[in-house]
Amino acid sequence: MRVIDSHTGGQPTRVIMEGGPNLGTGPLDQRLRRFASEFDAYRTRCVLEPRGCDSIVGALICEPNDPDCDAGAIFFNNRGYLGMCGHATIGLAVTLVNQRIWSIGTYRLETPVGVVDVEVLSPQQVSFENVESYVFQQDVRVEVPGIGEVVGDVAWGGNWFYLVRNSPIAVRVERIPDLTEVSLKIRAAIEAAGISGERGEEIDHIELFGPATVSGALAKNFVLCPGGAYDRSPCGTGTCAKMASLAARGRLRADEVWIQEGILGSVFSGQYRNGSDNRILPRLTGTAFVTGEALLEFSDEDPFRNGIVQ
Ligand code: PYC
Repeated sequence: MRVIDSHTGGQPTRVIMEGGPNLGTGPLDQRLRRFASEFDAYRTRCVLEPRGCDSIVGALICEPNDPDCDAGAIFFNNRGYLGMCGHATIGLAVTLVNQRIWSIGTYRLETPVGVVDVEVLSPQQVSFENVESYVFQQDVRVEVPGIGEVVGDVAWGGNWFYLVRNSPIAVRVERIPDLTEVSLKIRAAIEAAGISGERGEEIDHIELFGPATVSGALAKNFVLCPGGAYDRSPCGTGTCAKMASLAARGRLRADEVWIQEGILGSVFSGQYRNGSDNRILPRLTGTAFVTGEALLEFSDEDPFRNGIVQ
């Protein structure tokens, strides 16, 4: 398997260039299900240790189903599959530019949850307009054992998020272990309380907020990803969910700039235009760097050829 690695604001992406599964044709959500049911070992061998790590998001490039799109992508991680991934969209675009497949210009990327418009601004800087983002439920209260009551919005930004208003822990880099522990408890509590997305989907990302620490940023976040790792970047889909929450409260107007700082101090800059039914179409800009290229080898004799699956 030939892969190219990059990071977007510190958060890694691994793009499969060759040697991925052949998922055939059809809508990308169907192909994601085929990936999960018939070819999941390609995911585990690509992103799990000893070849990957808990934070890395993999991207499989596919032929698009929609003839107006330039490419399709299915994103995956140590736990399973993602509907969309903002940092990995930026990493994928920078990777394709690095490989001279894309250049400066605009592209349409099909994902399992909709079409994303991507604009390559420079070899490192990319903007994308995400799928429509919205708040499903505001001010959802949940009692978290050992912590007390937390309040947050359930919002969609291409993945489902619980956006915690009253973070029980300061959102600072030295508190990452505590932030992770608390976020895991919050996720368990919302699951136990039966809180879910609009069609009963699991809310697999938890986002906490605190004051910004870098110049120009308006808030700093901590995002717990589905497999227990924290997002090193400000989380693209999480920033879109946050912008939808601010817009729903009248705290962010169309075209106003929102600069979201992540836990490591990297930033995404966002703006939105109005979508349908009180939803927003967020546009984010971020920067990625290619970090390496590798040929992953899988020996039949290697007991961990499919990764360390627990
Ligand atoms: O950037 O959307 C994102 C993301 C989701 C999970 C990790 N990163």
